[in-house]
Amino acid sequence: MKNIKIPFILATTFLFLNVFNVNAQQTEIPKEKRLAWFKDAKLGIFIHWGIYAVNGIDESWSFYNNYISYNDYMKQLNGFTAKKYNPTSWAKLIKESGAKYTVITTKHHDGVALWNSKFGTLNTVKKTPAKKDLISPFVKAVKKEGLKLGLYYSLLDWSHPDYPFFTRKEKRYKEDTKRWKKFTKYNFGQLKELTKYNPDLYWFDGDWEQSAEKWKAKEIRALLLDKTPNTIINSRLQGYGDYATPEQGLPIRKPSSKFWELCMTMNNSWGYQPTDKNYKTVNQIIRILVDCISMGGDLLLDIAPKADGTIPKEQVAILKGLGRWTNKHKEAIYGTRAGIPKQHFNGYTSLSKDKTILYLYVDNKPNGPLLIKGLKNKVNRIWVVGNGTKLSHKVVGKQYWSHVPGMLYIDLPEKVQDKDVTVIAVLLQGKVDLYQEEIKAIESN
Ligand code: FHN
Repeated sequence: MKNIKIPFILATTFLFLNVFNVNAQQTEIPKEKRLAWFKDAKLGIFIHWGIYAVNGIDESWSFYNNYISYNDYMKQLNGFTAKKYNPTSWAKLIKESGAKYTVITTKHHDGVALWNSKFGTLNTVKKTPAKKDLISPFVKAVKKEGLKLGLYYSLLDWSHPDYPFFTRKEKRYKEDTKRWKKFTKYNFGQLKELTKYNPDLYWFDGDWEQSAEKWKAKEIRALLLDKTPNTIINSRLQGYGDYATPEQGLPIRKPSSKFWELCMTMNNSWGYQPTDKNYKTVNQIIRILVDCISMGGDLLLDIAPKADGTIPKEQVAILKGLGRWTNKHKEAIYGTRAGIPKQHFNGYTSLSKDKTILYLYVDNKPNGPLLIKGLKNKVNRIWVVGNGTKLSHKVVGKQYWSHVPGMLYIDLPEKVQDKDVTVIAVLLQGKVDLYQEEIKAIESN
């Protein structure tokens, strides 16, 4: 009797799994759980590194837009040496900036892979003097620094012989099921290779040229979440992503998506372009970061390494300047949530996760005390983040017989102000409670 026990158990388990389709791969880890680190991270560093750094021209677009011939663009392969590439120093600098994650281009639209892909031969190992996989050592360094890892992958590939588009003027074909199938197989093959790095985030790009069905976006999502179940996927997978990716334009109002990230260049170029000196100042970048924090989002700030693997000195200086401010104000950055409406405080704000601390970000020299209006909470304490100075404050205009809150004024002496953005913490009695009724005529005193 006992000899038939095990096959019976196996049979019933197999039956259960099939009948109820209890397939672990098909039940995603809830988005809230997978994106928890992303919601708290607030700052990431984007890295656009590729052969386009050799001539310092637009990444992929320079040949797509016929600024340069494809063949001349590809001659840059011969100059991509990575001879001073030091991923450990990159990871340490990224950490010093205060970033909690980083996203590197593994393959841009030009189809040049930065790892030793078995699909095709257009990669830095086989076709450039670098002669090495540049992704693996970066992954190792990033994980050693305790940063989250993002891999950028362009779905479109303007170099691939079976991809329909080539340049703005030339198409390889309009419809060809056989060639498209070959290209899809290539994409899936490379994506499966990338899962081996166990990235925390896949940053897709270039999804605009085909539909979700053509990309097999649903199957791509299933593959990635099967191989790396805790990972997250950006919005650029034709509707099968997890979070929104506004680009180069600081959102005017809070994005509708609960999870979002603004990706932005330091100057006007994604890749290394020495002629592009239009750098944003550290002060401007800090204020852009604060704006994103106040709206509950992340900032993914781009750097553009040179062909030899060194990071331009202007970009190193910006990352270090950013790090000064993020390190001083960490409690008012990581883990915060979107702030209160601007009608209550004429500036940027955020809230602690438990909503009992209101953070104020002051990016100017106030002419008098700061004003918060419509705050129903009692205030327990107010201090300057990063130096702990307690600030004097008082409520004026509160009528004892009225439920309308008074106006809270906070003194901010010049000597405690930060040279970029001063942050003030307001510890509330209980969770933030705002008065938003219309103020009416008074009928009794
Ligand atoms: O075409 C790309 C561009 O080169 C760059 O990589 C940016 C980064 O977000 N993404 C695409 C444009 O949206």
